[in-house]
Amino acid sequence: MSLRRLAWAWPGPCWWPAPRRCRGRSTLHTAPAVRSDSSTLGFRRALGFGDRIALVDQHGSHTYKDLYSRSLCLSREICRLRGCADGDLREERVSLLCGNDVSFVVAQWATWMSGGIAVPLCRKHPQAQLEYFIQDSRSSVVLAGPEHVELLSPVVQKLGVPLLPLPPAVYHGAAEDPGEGRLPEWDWRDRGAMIIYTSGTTGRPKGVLSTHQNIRAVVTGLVRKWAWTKDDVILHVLPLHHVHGVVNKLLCPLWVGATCVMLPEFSAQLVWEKFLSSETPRINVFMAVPTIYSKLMDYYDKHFTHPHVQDFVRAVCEEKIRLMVSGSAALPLPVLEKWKGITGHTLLERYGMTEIGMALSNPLTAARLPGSVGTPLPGVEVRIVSENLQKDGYPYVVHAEGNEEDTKVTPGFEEKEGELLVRGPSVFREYWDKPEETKTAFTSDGWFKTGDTAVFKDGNYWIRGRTSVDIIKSGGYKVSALEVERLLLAHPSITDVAVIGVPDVTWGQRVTAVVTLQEGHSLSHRELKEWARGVLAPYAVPSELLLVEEIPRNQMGKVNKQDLVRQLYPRDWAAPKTGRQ
Ligand code: MLC
Ligand code: AMP
Repeated sequence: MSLRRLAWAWPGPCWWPAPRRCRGRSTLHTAPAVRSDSSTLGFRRALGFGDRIALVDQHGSHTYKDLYSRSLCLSREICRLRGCADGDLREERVSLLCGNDVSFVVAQWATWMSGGIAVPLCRKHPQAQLEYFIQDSRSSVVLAGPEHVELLSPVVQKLGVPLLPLPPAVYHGAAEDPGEGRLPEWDWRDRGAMIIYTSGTTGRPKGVLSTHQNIRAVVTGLVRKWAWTKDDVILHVLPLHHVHGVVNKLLCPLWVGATCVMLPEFSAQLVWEKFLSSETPRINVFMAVPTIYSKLMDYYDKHFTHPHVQDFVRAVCEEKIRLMVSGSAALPLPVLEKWKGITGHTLLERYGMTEIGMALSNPLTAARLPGSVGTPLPGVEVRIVSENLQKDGYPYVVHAEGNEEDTKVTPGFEEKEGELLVRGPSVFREYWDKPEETKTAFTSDGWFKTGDTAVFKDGNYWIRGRTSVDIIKSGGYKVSALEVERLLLAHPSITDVAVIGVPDVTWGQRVTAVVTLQEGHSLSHRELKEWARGVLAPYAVPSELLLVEEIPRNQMGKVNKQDLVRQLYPRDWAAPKTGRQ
C-alpha cells in the first residue's frame, strides 16, 4: 500500500520543514526561552548539547540540535492534526511505532513537546495486540515509521484513529531553526509521559503510566550511580517498548549529552563488531538482558576459537569498555562467570520493573556480589515483608527496610525471604484507566507490591523469583501464562491448556504449552507456532508443545504448575536456575 493512499489522515498538503515558516529570527540555542525548573526534561537539555552527536543509527549521525528541531517541527504537526491551537494535548495519548532509530526519539520528544503521553508499540506484535494497545490507551493519533504503515493501516482504519506517517525529514532533516517556537510553560512534573504495557496475573495487559517526574527520577538515579558522562557511548540493541531499552539505554545517555549507537535490532555479530571496532564513536557502555549475553557467548564460542583472537577480545573489552550491565531477568551465575572469563568484566546486575523503573543496583566501583542485585538506587526506598498473621491491625511484617544509605533488619527476621515493596519518586502514577488495579497494587500505606520474592543478606538484596508462577520471564520479556492460555484456548483443536515456564539456560524460562486436544484431532508444534504467531508476540509463542491425556487439576480446578514442571521436566527443574539459591 502506498504512502499516498494512507495519507487520509494527512494534516495538510505541505509537510515540514517549511523553511519560511520554520525559520525565525532567533537562533536555535536561544529560541525556546523556557523556564528551567527542577524537573527539566531531557529534550530541553538537548539545547545545551547543540552539535554533539546524540545518536548514530542506520540513517547516519544525528546531533542534539537535529533531534530537537525535528521534534519541534513534528510536534507542531501533531498539534495541527489534532486541531490543538495552544500546543497542549493535555495528556492525549500518542501511539508510536518506530524502528530502532532516530525516528523513535523524534516521535517521543515531539509527543512530549505537545503535552502528550507516548505509547510505544512493538513491530513484532501481531495486529490484534497493536489494536488492543491503541484502543485501550485511547490514543488520539498514531505515529508510524514508513516501514510500519502497512502493518498499522488496517488497525487504525478499523479503530478510526488518524495515522501520521513519519516523513523523511524525521530521519534526515537538517537542524532547522525552530523560530518563535516557545514550549508551553505548564508544570511538567506530574504530567503523564509514557504508557508501557505489561502483563499481569489477571486480565489483559495493563498500561503503566509514568510521569515525567517518575522518568526523571530513574534517569538521574542511574546517571549518578553509574557515573554517566557526555563522553560515554552506549551500544543500543534492545526493543523500544520497555523501560530497559527506553529509559536505561536511551534516555540516560540523552540526559547527559552522551552518544547512543543504535542497531536496528539485536545481532550477535554486529555487537561483537562494534565492541571490537576502532571506529569512532567507540563503544564504552553496554547493557542487555541475560539472554543476549548468552547469545553473544554462543557466537564467541563459534567464531572466536583462536587463542590470539580471544586474547584480543579480552584486551579490547577490558581497555575500552567501562561498564557492562545485566538486568530485566535473573543473571545465571554461569553466564556471569563465563562473561568475565571472555571480557574481563564482572557484569553489573541491577533490578527493575516497568512500574518502578530501576530500584536496586550493584555498585559501579566497589566489589559486585555475584547473584545479588545490590542496594537501593538514589531516592528508592524498599521493604521486604510478609503477611502479618497476628491480625493486630498492621497488614504486614517488615523483615528489612532500606534506602541508598542503609538497610535495617528487624531482629528475628535476618535473611528471611518476603515480598519486595518499593516506594519513591520513580514509582508510576497509575495503571491507565484501571483505578481498582492501581489501588490493589499498593499497600494501604502506599508501597508498591512488586510480586517479587527477595531477601536481604550479606549487605545486599537478592531476588528469589516471582511470587506467582503465572508470570514467566523469557528472554527478558514478561509473559502472562494466563494470557497465553486464554488465547490458545481459541484454537479449534485445543480443549484444555496449562502454560508453564520451564527453566532454560538461554531464555531464563521457556514458554511451554501443556495441551489436551479434541478427540480425533492432531496438532504439531510447527502448526501451533504458525497459528499462535497470529495472536501472540514471538517471545510468547510456546517454544514447546506437550500433548497430554489430561491436565491434573485440584478440586478448585487449579493446576499446580510447579508440580507440573517438576514432573514433566525433572532435569530442567533440578538444574540450578540462577545459581543464586
Ligand atoms: C524469540 N524466540 C524465542 C523467544 N523469543 N524462543 C523462545 N523463547 C523466547 N523468549 C524465537 C522466535 O520465535 C524465533 O524463532 C527466533 O527466536 C528469533 O526471533 P527474534 O524475535 O528475532 O529473536 P531474537 O531477536 O534473537 O530475540 C532475542 C532477544 C529478545 C534476547 C534479543 O528476546 C530481546 O530483545 N529481549 C529483550 C527484552 C527486553 O528488553 N526486556 C526488558 C523488559 S523491561 P523462529 O523459529 O521463528 O526462528 C524490564 C524491567 C527491567 O524487564 O528490569 O529492565
Ligand atoms: P517487567 O514487568 O517486564 O518490567 O519486568 C520486571 C520483572 O523482571 C521484575 O518484577 C523481576 O521479576 C524481573 N527482574 C528484573 N531485573 C531482575 C534481576 N536482576 N533479577 C531477577 N529478576 C529481575
